[in-house]
Amino acid sequence: MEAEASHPEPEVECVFKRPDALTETPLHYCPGCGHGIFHRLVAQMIDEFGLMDRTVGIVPVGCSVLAYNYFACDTIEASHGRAPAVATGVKRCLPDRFVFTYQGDGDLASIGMAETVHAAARGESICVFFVNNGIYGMTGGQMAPTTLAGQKTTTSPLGRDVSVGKTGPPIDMCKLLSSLPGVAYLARVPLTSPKNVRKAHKYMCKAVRAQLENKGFSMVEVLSACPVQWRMAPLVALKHIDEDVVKVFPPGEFVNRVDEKPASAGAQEKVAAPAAN
Ligand SMILES: Cc1ncc(C[n+]2csc(CCOP(=O)(O)OP(=O)(O)O)c2C)c(N)n1
Ligand code: SF4
Repeated sequence: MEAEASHPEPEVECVFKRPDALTETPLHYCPGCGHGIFHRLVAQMIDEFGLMDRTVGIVPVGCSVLAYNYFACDTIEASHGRAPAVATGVKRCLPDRFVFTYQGDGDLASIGMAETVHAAARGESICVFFVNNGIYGMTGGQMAPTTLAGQKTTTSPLGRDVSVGKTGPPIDMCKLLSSLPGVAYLARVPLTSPKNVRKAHKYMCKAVRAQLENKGFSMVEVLSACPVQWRMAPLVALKHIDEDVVKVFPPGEFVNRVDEKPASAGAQEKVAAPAAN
C-alpha cells in the first residue's frame, strides 16, 4: 500500500478521442474500407465547429446506408441519389441548420446525377461529402460512372470499355461541377495515408465554412478503397489509388471561393475555423 502511495499514477494527456458526433455503435464496414475514416472526419467537423445541436445529415443508400446509426446528430435517410434534393428542402426550411449529404459514387454520380448537378447549379448552401470508390460496393461490385477504363467489375467482366458508343470514360465530378457559378468550394483527396487524411480534414473545414458563410454549394470528394469489390488486399488497394486512380481523378482544390476576401469589410459574418490539423 505504501509503495503504491509513493508512485502515483502518471497523468495521462488525451491527444485523440472518438468524436462526440460519432456514436459508440461499431461500424459494419469491411477491413480497409474508407467509409469508416470518412465518417470519423465528418463527425470531427461537427465537433470542431460546435454544430452538433443544429446539424442534419442526409444519408444515402449503398454501403453507408446505416450511417444514421453512426452519426449522433439528426439524420434523414434519402432514397438512392436523392440526398441533395432532400438537403435542399431541409436547408430552405431551416436555414440555421448545418446540412450535409454523405454519398457514394453510384448514388451521387449515377442515380443522383440530376440532383447533384442541379443542387450545385442552384448554389444550394449544403455540404456534400462524396465517397468515390469507383464501384457499386453494396450491391456486389457493379460498374459505376467512376469505374476506371479497363477495370473489371461484375457488369464489365472483360474490363470497362470506354470507347465511343460503349460506356464512355469515367465521369470526373469535380471537373464537371467546377463550371457552375453556384459552387463555392470543390476539392478531391485520396484517403490513403495519415497525411492525406489531414488534408481531407483541411478541405472539409473549408467546405463547412462555405456553408456557414452562406457562399453556396460545397463538395469534398475522397478517393476511397473498396478492397472487397476490387478483389484486392487493403494495402494493395491503397497503392492502387495512389498509383492509378489519382491519374484519372487528380487531387486538389478545383473551386475555392472560401478563401476569397469579402467584397467589402464586414459584409460577411466571420466564422472561425478550428485549429488546422
Ligand atoms: C433507385 C435505386 N436504384 C438502385 C438501387 C440499388 N442499389 C442500392 S445500393 C446501390 C449501389 C451503391 O453504390 P455507391 O453509391 O457507389 O455506394 P457504395 O456501396 O459503393 O458505398 C444500388 C445500385 C436502389 N436502392 N435504388
Ligand atoms: S463493399 Fe466496399 S465500400 Fe462496401 S463496406 Fe466493403 S469495402 Fe467498403
